[in-house]
Amino acid sequence: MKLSSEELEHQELKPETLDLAIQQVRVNGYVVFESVLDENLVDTLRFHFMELLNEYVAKTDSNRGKNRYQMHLPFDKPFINPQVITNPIALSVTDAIIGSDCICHYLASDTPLPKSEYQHVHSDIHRLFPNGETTPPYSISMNIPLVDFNQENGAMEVWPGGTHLMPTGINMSQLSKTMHSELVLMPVGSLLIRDMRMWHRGTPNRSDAARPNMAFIFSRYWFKTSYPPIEITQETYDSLSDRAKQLFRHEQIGNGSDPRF
Ligand SMILES: O=C(O)CCC(=O)C(=O)O
Repeated sequence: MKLSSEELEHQELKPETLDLAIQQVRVNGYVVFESVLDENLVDTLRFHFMELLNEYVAKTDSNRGKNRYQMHLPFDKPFINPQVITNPIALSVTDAIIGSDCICHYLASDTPLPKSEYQHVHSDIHRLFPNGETTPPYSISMNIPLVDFNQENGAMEVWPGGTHLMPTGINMSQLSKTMHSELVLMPVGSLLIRDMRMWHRGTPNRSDAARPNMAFIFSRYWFKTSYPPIEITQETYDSLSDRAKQLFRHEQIGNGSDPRF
């Protein structure tokens, strides 16, 4: 979605835009808001991100397929800029879909490097019930591209229009070949909001540079996953806005015990 200059300036969606965005996530499984973040902020994010990524790649094997890296990010500046962790546009959508008492429990990234390959089609989260009966949404991810995602550099491929509502026990790799998919092409600093259940995969990066991307997960407050908690120092937590404190309240704050146990 391209937002109006007024919406971008005030970082607030008009009621009809918000309504359409919510319907896109509920029905299609995802929505993109193009070029929401300030360019200087994104430049700073990318600079710090690439420093961390280069260090990480030097000492770690690829962990998401050939030349493809998942990397957690430190809960620290510049990644915890309020425009990023409490973006009002993103939160207006997540609040409507999974409740304003939702939590954010993942601050990480997925980066295909040159010569990465197709991933298997997958969904990022388990279903709540063993037979995968359809439920309302309970977990939403937000991706922030730190460069333009284009045909060359391994844009994410998604299967919209209902795969987030599919039951379990379906042969995803076979069925997906017969279904409509699309590449999520988006400019740097956009917000991709998607239902974590939606089928998707990483595609080959045929360019000569990394395709960095920040990834967040927002869930209903009672949802448990096996992701490690985000470590937040007490000082940093105390410096957060009330909304950010509320979002990250279930993480590992200060010297407290692991909140999952
Ligand atoms: O960022 C991407 O291209 C998708 C990565 C992905 O789905 C994963 O690593 O699980």
